[in-house]
Order: sequence, then C-alpha cells, then structure tokens
Amino acid sequence: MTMRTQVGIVGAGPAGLLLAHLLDRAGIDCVVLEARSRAYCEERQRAGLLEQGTVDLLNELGVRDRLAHEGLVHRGLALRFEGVSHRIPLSDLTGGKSVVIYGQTEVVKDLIAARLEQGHDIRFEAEAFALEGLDTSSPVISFREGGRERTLTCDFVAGCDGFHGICRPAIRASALSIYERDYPFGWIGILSESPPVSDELIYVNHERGFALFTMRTPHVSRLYLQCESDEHIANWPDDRIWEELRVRLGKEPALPQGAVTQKNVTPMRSFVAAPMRHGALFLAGDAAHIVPPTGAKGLNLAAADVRMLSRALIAFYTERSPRLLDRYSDVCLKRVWKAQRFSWWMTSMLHRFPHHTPFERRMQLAELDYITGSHAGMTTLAENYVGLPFEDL
Ligand code: FAS
Ligand code: PHB
Repeated sequence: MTMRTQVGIVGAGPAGLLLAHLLDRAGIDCVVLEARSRAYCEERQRAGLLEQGTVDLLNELGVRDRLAHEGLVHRGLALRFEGVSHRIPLSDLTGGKSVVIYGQTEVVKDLIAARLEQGHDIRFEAEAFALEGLDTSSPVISFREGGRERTLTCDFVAGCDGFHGICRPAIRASALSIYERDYPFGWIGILSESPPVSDELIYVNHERGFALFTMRTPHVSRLYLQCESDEHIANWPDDRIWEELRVRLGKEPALPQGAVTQKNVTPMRSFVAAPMRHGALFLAGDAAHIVPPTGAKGLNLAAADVRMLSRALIAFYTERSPRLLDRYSDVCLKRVWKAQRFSWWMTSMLHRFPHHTPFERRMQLAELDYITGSHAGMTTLAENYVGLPFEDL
C-alpha cells in the first residue's frame, strides 16, 4: 500500500528533524522515515558545539527551553601548544557572537519530542531501501516497516540519511563529483562523569598528538585523543586514556577524572559529493558532506543545508517558483567548501602527521604562534568558528 506526502524525508538525524520542523511550520506535508529506534537516535554520541546560526534556528522553531537552560554559552576557546594555553576571545573578535555547548543527543531529543507533541509523526524502525522516479514529479521511496515493504510517493525526497545512507548511492556515479581526503589518524572520544578541566574548550597540539578537552554539562566531560586511524578501542583501557590525556594537557591545569560512560574511535575524513540535487532528490548534511570534527562544523552544516532547502521548498509551494530549488546546491556548496577549508586547516594545524619532517613540525608551531599572536589571525579563526554569515538568497 502506498502513502502520499509532499516531502519524503529519509533520516531522523539533525538534518531530517530540523527540516521536518521547518516544513511543519510552513504547513508543508512531510513524512520522516528513520531506520533506527527512537532510543538509538537519542543516545548516539556525536556533536556538541552549536554555532550562533544553529542556536538561532532552534530558537526560531520554538525548540529553545532546554537549550536555554542547559546550553553552555562560550565566548572563547584556548589553543594550547608547547605547554602554554592561548585564549581566542571569540565574542570580542566577532561583534559579540558566541557558540553553545549542547549535546547533539539533546538537540535530537528536543526535536523528536516537539514534533510528536505537535501531533506529527516520525516512523522509527522504518528503513528506506530504494528510491525510484527521481527524474519525475512523483518519486517513490520504498521502505521496510514492521517486516512489511511499503512505498511513499512524494513530490520531493530529502536525503538526510547520513554518510552511510541509501540516498547518495541512489544517484548515478557519473552524475556525482566526489572530493575526499582521509587523514592518517582518528579520534578516541570518551564521555566521563567528571567536571570539565576548564570552562572553555582547550585544543591541544602536542608532540604525541592532538587532544581536545570539551564538555557536555558542568559535571560531564567530553574528551578526545588523536590515535592511529585503524585503532581498536579495546587497546585503550580507561587508565591508559586518562594517562595520555594528562601527558598531552601537561601538569597544569589538573585534569579531574571520573567514570567513563562511553568511548569510541572516529575516523577522520573530508568528503564532498556534488551537486547536492538530482532531480527530485535533495541531499543534506552528512549524506552530502563530511568534515573532520576539529572545526565542529558537521551538525552546523546540516542545519545550514536544511535552512536553505526549507526556504526553497516553501518558495516552490507558495509561489510555484523553482528558483531557489535550482539554486539549492550552489548556495549550500559555497558554505560547505568554506567549512571544509576551515575544518581541514584546524585539523592540519593541530594534529601530529606521521610523515611530517622536523621542518613541517616547526611550520605548524609557527602557524599557531602567528595565529595566537595576531589580531587578524585570531579574527580569521573566530569568525569561522562561530559560523560565517548566511548567503542572501
Ligand atoms: P546523521 O548521520 O546524524 O543522521 C542520519 C540518520 O539517517 C540516522 O538517524 C540514520 O539512522 C538514518 N538513516 C540512515 N540510513 C537510513 C535509511 N536507509 N532509511 C532510514 N533512515 C536512515 N559536528 C559538529 O557540528 N560539532 C561537533 O562537535 C561534532 N562532533 C562530532 C563528533 C563525532 C565523534 C562525530 C562522528 C561527528 C561529529 N560531528 C560534529 C558531526 C555530526 O554531528 C554530523 O555532522 C551530524 O550527525 C550530521 O547530521 P545528519 O546529516 O542528520 O546525519
Ligand atoms: C564536542 O564537544 O564534542 C566537540 C566540540 C568541538 C569540536 C569537536 C567536538 O571541535
């Protein structure tokens, strides 16, 4: 039996959920298909840092209460190298802009709860497995739910199903240009019941590799360590992780320790698939692009994509004008490439590259010394970190 809607959204991650809210508010009918359970989506540890623009979007959608009460507003961060921390005053350098530490898990919980409270549904454990008719005005999504195969006919498909989804692979390879870079290292990430070592993030460039000291709440820390790209978490018992974090942080400040409640290894890659539109299919978020998390751009880029996609779909349904739909890919890719550059730059400046010569190592330290000692240098980092302005449409 087929269902019918205006916009079929594949994936209930930040991209899919934000898009659903933006379309609901404009009275555009949409259905969200999500392969995993609600609990799985709400517990999957990922991003933690929201740009000003993403916070504004959540506020605009009325999903603000918990974010306002529990989000940690940051107006600065520290870059630490050769055992010394250097503060980057983000807000002073960007006319007052800031970032907010608020876990992706919490953003997803808030968006799911609000959508269900508003009487809209999300079809969990409904895995899409095929897309047809993308070059027609009524594409069809085939999905499996409750052991039965079903179809959803729509006007447009929003591919918000992440890097490993089915939407991007549904596009003919010859129609896609793929740009990618894998980094020769990964990140070990832990969640620990310990107070943060500092009330602002500390990014560390150390002889033994990168480290990042971030948090989720005043009692829960999120800590990252550079590791081998093919590292197995089993090789890293908690004590070894704490010891290595201490070595890379240095003696001061003292690192509070606590129970490790989650740990995993994340590969580091830069990836862009272009164009982001194929007929009736619009890719958004990780389905179209991946950035290394050093610049904290992944979730924020997903939010920027669907902000543009919703405006394009609203213009189509209210003015019957395809103008913005036709501009969607170019507008998004302009922002994606700037975020790719910033994320690659932060990653290149802060990680230990196995093949680096002593000269290249000195270049890294000289760049850090220049950036942290120059108003222009700090401003470049700050304006990219808090989020570049959105393009006028
Ligand atoms: P997602 O992958 O989040 O969501 C896609 C959804 O589609 C999933 O729920 C999946 O189950 C579903 N799906 C897949 N296939 C499907 C199918 N066939 N049918 C139905 N549903 C399907 N970004 C930041 O901005 N700041 C950070 O600090 C940061 N830290 C990160 C740390 C780590 C360790 C990682 C891995 C990522 C981090 N990121 C960060 C990036 C991350 O947040 C992603 O960019 C973000 O999850 C992208 O959101 P979506 O595009 O919605 O994709
Ligand atoms: C996080 O809090 O998980 C986080 C913050 C900043 C980054 C990456 C991850 O650059």
